[in-house]
Amino acid sequence: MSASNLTKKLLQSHLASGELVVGQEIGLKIDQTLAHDATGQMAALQFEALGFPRVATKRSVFYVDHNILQTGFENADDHAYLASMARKFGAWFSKAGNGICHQVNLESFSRPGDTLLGADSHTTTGGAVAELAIGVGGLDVAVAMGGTPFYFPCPKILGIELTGSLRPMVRAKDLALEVLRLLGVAGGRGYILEFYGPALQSLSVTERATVANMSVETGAITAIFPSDENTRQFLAQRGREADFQPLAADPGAEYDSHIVIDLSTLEPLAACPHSPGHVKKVADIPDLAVDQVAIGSCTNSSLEDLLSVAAILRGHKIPPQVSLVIAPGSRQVYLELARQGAVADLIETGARLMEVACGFCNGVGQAPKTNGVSLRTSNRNFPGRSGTPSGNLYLVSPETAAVSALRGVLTDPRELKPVSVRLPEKMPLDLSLVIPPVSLTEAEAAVIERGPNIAPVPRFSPPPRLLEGEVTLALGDNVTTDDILPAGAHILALRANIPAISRYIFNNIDPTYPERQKKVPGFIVAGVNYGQGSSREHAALAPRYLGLAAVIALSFARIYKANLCNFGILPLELVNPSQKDELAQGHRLAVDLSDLSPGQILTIRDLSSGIEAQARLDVTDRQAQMLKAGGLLAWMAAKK
Ligand code: MIC
Ligand code: SF4
Repeated sequence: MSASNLTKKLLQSHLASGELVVGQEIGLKIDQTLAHDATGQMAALQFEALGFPRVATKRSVFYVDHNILQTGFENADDHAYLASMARKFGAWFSKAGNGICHQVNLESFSRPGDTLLGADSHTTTGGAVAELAIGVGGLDVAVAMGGTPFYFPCPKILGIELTGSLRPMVRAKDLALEVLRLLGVAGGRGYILEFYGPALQSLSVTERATVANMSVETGAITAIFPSDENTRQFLAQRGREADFQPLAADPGAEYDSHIVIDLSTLEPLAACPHSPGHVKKVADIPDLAVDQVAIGSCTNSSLEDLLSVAAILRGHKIPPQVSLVIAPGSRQVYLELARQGAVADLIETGARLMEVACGFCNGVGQAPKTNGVSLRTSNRNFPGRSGTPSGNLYLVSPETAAVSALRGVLTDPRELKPVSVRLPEKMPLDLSLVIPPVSLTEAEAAVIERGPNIAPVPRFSPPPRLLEGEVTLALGDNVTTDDILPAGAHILALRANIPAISRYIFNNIDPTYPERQKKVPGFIVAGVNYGQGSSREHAALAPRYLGLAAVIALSFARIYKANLCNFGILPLELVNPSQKDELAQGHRLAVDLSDLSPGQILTIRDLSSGIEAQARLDVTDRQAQMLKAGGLLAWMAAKK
């Protein structure tokens, strides 16, 4: 047998169908799933609609972390619904206050060699411990919870060899940003990023987690690190040594592509407004006065990160014009910060300690002031995501954030004496805010709590043979799911209610869209990488509910394209990109859908201008079947 890379080994060990030939559809057995209070309620509703009797994975967890403001009954009802669904069907339930799903999952449940499917794009974080962890839409998680494999085209593997070692005050976040600088926000599409090389020795699991977390910003499917002595230590520290197994690529393993990054050459970096791919050296952004500094999110909220921040801030006061907010990633991290006295250090410095949750990262609180400059340790700085449309978000390391908070201007942390942190030898897990599955008898007696904001899952019918409709929106490149369905507490509270949430589709781009879209079968025309960013399937499901029938784009982001197919919206890729602007908003289009085979070239007739354009239906066989049936739910129902 030839030398195998680690990704191939993990794919092979979970292969339920297909062969590992790039581009061919494979089915992957899923060991664990996760979903949360932004995606979980729809996943749970779909799990019910699919009629599965019980969770069939080794472990499925619902987390409450995205919206715990509870400004109205809606959130609280969503949380109660998720808790009751977990009880009824055999899932775990992580209560509000326990922490951000990716941080908690890594600490508590991620296992080297397992597969994890999560209804959240940053599920990739699990790759830090050699778990094959993939973010998808909620419906795909619902199907996996029922025990069905996850199907996707066999990926290419990009080997990223790490050499050298990070210099003082240069951190894993800078490596994550360097990967983005090299690949951009679409360069990872179709790939799993596999990290290897001598520098790994010096990268702790939490540092690897930062890199794995942000790998999705390149469009990659996920990232994976080997399981080695650092992994063993991380697990042992939490009393989980039994979950350890060593895993690595064979010596001389090959990759579809390969790059080398010498960590010794890296400098502190920042992703500038308004894209994680807009990366510059901090040293090259002079005199940037800072209004807000927000430290936390699933990218940088570990104990290591926050102890380092506390060490930088200790004994200093932040200037009056700066607002510094800090949200620990998990209750475990918060507790340990408190035990070590770091909470007092942070409060003394003038920081505001936030709830253990996603919070500011997702536009749930801490919107910066008009035109404000906000330095954040999170992973996305898309326009409007913070809740302030004119806000300018820079993504940086915790060290850059802390030093800049003290100075009031964006500052290269190497201007300060390096700090070092001491991690406790043991951090035994306290899972008292995680409710495990109950016995079968208790589950049978359990009642599902369904508040008035929880609406049934919409059902869709197969597409017509001849689709005639209107271009209801024409857009540019790199449109994000935050553009399609904005974040923020108010809209998040409607994730279990498609009729209600559909009123907010494209709210920041064209608030007239929902009303216009309801009147005709709709087409959206867009540029490259349409639907990048979060996994929220509502960004496909709600437009479909409004009558969107097809998206004609130059290319799609992976999760979004899968979500389109899941809800029966045709993803069409223009063969001749220069025709994109000819298919203008308001034009009437017609497409013959009588042959929806994978790879089929469909002819789009523009009835307003008389031109014709060709578009490819670049989908798998399964996706073609779903599209013909009107989506995954309809397809699975028809198969029964
Ligand atoms: C995000 O970071 O954008 C979110 C909020 O975690 C999303 C989930 C969602 O919006 O449903 C994600 O990354 O998938
Ligand atoms: Fe939560 Fe932000 Fe991480 Fe998404 S990226 S899971 S909103 S912390």
